[in-house]
Amino acid sequence: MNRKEFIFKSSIGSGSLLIGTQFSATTGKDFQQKKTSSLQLLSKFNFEIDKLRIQQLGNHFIWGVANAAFQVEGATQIHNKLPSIWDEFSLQKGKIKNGDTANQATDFYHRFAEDIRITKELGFTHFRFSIAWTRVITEDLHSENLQGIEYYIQLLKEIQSAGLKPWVTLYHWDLPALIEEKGGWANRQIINYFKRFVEICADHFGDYVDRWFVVNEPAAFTALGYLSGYHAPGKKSPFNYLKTVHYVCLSIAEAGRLLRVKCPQKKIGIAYSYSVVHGASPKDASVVTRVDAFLNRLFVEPSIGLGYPEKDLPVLKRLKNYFEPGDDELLKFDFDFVGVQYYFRVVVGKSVFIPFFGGREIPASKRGVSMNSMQREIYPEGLYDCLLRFKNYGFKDIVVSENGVCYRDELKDGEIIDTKRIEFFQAHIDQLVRAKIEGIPINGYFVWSLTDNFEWSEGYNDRFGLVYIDYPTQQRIIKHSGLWWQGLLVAPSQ
Ligand code: GCO
Repeated sequence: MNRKEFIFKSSIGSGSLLIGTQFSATTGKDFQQKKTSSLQLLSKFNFEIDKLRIQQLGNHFIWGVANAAFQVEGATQIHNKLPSIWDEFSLQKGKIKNGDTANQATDFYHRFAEDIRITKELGFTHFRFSIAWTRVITEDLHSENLQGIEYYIQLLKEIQSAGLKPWVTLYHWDLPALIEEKGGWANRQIINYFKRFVEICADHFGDYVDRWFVVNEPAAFTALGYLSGYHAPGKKSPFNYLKTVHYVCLSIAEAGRLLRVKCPQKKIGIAYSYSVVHGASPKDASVVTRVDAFLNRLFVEPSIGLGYPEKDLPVLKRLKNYFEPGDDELLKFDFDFVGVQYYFRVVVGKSVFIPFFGGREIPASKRGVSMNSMQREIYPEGLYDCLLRFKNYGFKDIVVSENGVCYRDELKDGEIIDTKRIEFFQAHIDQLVRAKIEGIPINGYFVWSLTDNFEWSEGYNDRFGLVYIDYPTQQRIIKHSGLWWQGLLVAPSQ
């Protein structure tokens, strides 16, 4: 996610390659010719070394791709789908770059079979996606919308019949607008609304789903949605923000308990964001501590019984105002596994002007470091720090549920030569190996994302996919990075 605006807008309160037949299925007419040029370009990568590298992760290591409903589905007004906060936010002028909307997105709603086929061809075995709350309930916020439910059953069946495992995120940020009208995540009633959504999903999809993630990146959607207002629903109230923190934490644990009863055989997890935080100089250590508590610890620690990190970020003491008797216990839930999502490092320095944190971010653009197209630093070592942190918390089963990089990829002669993205993956896989060798229980890695998609307030400029989307035609074109993964995961060793 783009956490560019996250902290500080928030804090002021407001070898030779055997691609073989797999390749031909999705690359169209000029296949022979393109294959040759792609092979030449890709041959500069030494697949034997890459393969040896991933072998160190073990034969059972999970390789997958991820996406999220609102970012890909499109079809926002079909089959009685309700509007979500993101549908409404996108209609407001100036909220999304270039006035983009997700009305069509990548049309995954209609084209999922093609995307699943590509996933399979690239050699991935797991497919992570999210369920839109707005498709599976009706306006009374309780009854089931059978048409929306049927869509997800078809999707799950397609994933399974391709031999892939579906890992499903229940909440990836698209709250029904009708619930936001009642206060959204800042209204304690949200716990019951969320439980009803989870119940519908467990009842209808439980047999198909391999693993559950109850929510995606709680630290991000609360701060961006209710504190900085940079994301939907665009609210900027520190008090409401604190309420959302507590009610989201309670909703997470309640959802976990409900799933454990409803789907006792299935593993239940959550996807947390993590950004390694460093100080510009040793004097900045206290700022690092506060920002780290806000970005990385706030939602993890109550769940594992440590409570909110209020010693290190004193403003969090105000969370007690929203406690009811028994909440200390209700916050806890023992997840079967944890998903961690790592994109970039944050560097901070002291600043007396920023309340609560006493520091500000020093942008990557001022530090002369390598960056993605959203001007975020590329810092692979941070992935290792993240994994170590979660091991130290005591998690026994860790997966990277998202990692990837955006660039403004351009289609030239039918190809996208995204060598920098390949290098990004190599460097991050190195950190997985480093973690594995040191005994960190890292068991899987999901690329964000299979295809380019709607990057929230950033619209469509920044592309994260292994597969390029030509938006006017919705044509899918596998980028070199996609071919690189295919070479790594599918081609036999020499
Ligand atoms: C997030 C979300 C994804 C983003 C991805 C790239 O972390 O923000 O899980 O929806 O698109 O992270 O920014």
